[in-house]
Amino acid sequence: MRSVNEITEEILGGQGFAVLPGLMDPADADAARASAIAEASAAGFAGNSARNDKIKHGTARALLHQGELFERLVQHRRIIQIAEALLGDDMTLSSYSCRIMWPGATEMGVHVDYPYWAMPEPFAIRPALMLQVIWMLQDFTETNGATLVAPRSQLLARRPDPKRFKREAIKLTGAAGTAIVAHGLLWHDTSPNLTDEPRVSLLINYGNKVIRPLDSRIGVVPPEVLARATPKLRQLLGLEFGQALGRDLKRQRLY
Ligand SMILES: O=C(O)CCC(=O)C(=O)O
Repeated sequence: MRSVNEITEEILGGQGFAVLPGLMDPADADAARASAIAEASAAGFAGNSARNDKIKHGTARALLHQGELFERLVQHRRIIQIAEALLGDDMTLSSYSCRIMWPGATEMGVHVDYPYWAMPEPFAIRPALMLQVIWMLQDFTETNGATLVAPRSQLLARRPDPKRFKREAIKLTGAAGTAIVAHGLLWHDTSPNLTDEPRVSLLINYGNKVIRPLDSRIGVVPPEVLARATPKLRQLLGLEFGQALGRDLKRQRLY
């Protein structure tokens, strides 16, 4: 097994991503997938844009309102170790959702992740501001919409060039329970889902604590979730921000 340091160096100065198989129990992957499909089916495409109607992508959000499974998955020990090595041990959760690519879904479009798409260039590779985790909730295959990435594109530290992406992108296939961990600057996309089954990913973005979360309601969770939240979940929800700033000030002997 690769060390956390090797993985973070791969993300920062190497390929820009790492594929980590076998990290999630297949039963958890199944249950998370079923929950996302049920939620998105109940909502239809409501809440999604017309564009999503056209490209047949759906999103399940508010996962921390959907039971303990999602509380557990967002705190996966190995992923947290990688996220903290990259973003600091006070990093927070920026967004948490499932992407459902219904049969016939097309590419979503090559992009870098938040906050980079919301910022002016030039971008800095170090320190990384965001780690994206793409969990495969069922096998990602050649034909069902697996994620495409352009290796080493984070090193360019700029917005994607679609033509170059087309030339350089590779498809990341793998078994259910595999995690892709990637620099937020890595150029990536989805591929078309040519099968008759939905392809579901669990998407987690962990960010440097000073970056405002993409999901402005990320810290709004049901009272029972708050009551049973571990210290790690409280940190992820941004509830320990004041203490983290206090530690920063102390380190710099500012008080
Ligand atoms: O689900 C995937 O394969 C990637 C989705 C993605 O990149 C996104 O939603 O930003």
